[in-house]
Amino acid sequence: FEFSRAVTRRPSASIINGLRAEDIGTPDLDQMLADHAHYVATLKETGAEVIELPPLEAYPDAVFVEDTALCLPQGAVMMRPGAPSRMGEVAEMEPALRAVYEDIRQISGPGHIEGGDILVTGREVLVGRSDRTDAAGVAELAGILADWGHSLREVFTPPGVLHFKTDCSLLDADTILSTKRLEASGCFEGYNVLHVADGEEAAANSIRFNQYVICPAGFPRTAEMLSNAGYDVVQINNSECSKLDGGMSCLSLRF
Ligand code: CIR
Repeated sequence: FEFSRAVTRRPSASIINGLRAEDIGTPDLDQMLADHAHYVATLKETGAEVIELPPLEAYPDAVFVEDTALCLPQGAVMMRPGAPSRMGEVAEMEPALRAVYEDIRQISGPGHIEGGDILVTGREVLVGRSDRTDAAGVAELAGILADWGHSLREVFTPPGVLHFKTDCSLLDADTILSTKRLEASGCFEGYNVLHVADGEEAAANSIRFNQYVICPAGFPRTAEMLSNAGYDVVQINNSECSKLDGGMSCLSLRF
């Protein structure tokens, strides 16, 4: 959770065509740009360098950069999204990572894996199988991570939940913020787990970034619980990204 860099990408006007499980309204670009600017400013406030990439009209979901790569101290792994409309985002991200990493690996397929399904903790890399991440994608990543000395554990994203990290986030090396439904699967045995408040499941897609826990706004009981636990909480409006099943983790690559 200590990072010196992040990569973000500004939302494009084509965001209105972004993927969503359920249509709950069209995202408003101006509001999303304002929220995105608040997000980037918060990352920068911690002293980190933020590499801000330009909008990509051809890829409506490209603002959700997290899904395109896994960034670790040893190198970066370019993902292979399970959503066909998002495949091209990976090549658009690669030059930015080549500028900072010497070792870049690729998930070459036939499997699929998206960064939103990967949680790196202080002791292992957890990867949730989902509609976007399949067994072959997980196996290919496991091979790459073995080269770098990381152990990967395959777990399962609950049905109806887009990504593993839709329902959890890392608060510190051994502490995880999770929905009750995800923890019930037993995937966090041995960790300290804090639960989001009932009815505030969307607050689980938060991030610990240096001194801050950055949470979506509108989940007061979870924010209070985190503050009481000693975390420095920053709340950012997420009304527009949430229409596209996106949250705080999706909006950056952090390393
Ligand atoms: C998608 O369905 O792919 C986007 N609309 C949302 C991606 C959210 N990404 C993430 O949770 N890492």
